[in-house]
Amino acid sequence: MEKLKIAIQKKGRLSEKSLELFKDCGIKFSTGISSLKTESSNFPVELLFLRDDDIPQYVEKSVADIGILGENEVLEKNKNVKSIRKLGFASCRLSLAIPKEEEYTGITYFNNKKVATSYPHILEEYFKNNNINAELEEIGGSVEIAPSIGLADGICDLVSSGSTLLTNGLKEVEVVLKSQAVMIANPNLSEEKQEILEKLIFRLEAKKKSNEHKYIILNAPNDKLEDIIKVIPGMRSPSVFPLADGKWSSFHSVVKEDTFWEVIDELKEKGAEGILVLPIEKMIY
Ligand code: PRT
Ligand code: ZN
Repeated sequence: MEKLKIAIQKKGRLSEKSLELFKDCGIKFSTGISSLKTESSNFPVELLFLRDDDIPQYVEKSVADIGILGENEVLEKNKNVKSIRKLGFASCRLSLAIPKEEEYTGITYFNNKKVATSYPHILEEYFKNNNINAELEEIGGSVEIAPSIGLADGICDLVSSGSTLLTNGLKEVEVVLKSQAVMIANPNLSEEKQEILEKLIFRLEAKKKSNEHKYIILNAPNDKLEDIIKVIPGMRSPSVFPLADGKWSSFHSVVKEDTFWEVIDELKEKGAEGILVLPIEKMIY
């Protein structure tokens, strides 16, 4: 049987979360990231541990079938790969920053300026779209020190908390791109591999839905039954169990995390008591 080969970052910000995704899906691996690759003992996948910069190329060339990396890297490398889904971690932005004492006059500030970056393709495209004529200085790392050593007037680099910019006397002036971890795939997977991928995505989806929902249990008088069902419709409809006190029932249902507090307020208003809210491990429907 074929195995789906998955490239993940060997060592860095994405490694731990990438491995966690498989753990959440019940996929087990015998060895850790100390090796070059490892096979799962209970699912037809193999993990390859690579530098994130190399993942788009490996996926394009079918050395790996799918990969997990930042959108920033996928766009910069611009290889023939398909983005399948966003994974909701490693969120950051690719931003332009300049020395904090400089007066920023808008994007035209960058005309005839020199900007250091590890993302020359994305930045070139961005400047082109904004009719800016700037010079790019491509460097591999420690981009934030470029202005202070006189290599460039500004930088374009990834930012999450903003503290790196701050400690280097820089201020963020434009967001070029918002990024998070994504799953990419080779566009020509065999049918068998496509099937494995779909199974994997099904499991990821179940985990994601479970994170977005809460299990809710509450007690309410029977005459409030209809009102309460309107507030917590559940996956099909809520389960209702009679309590020993015949005039009351216990309701079990699921609520979405994003509307959670409004729902709770409404339930209390409708007469609900003893509300319990529990995390959901997996959700399949
Ligand atoms: O060795 P390899 O090439 O595999 O790793 P790498 O050094 O290229 O990548 P790594 O592990 O640093 O980052 C991997 C991915 O994580 C990136 O491609 C992004 O998609 C994502 N990510 C999320 C980040 C950040 N947040 C981030 N803050 N990548 C880098 N940073 C750096 C940034 O370059 C800057 O130096 O963190 C600093 C800024 O952070 P703040 O919090 O001070 O703003
Ligand atoms: Zn890298």
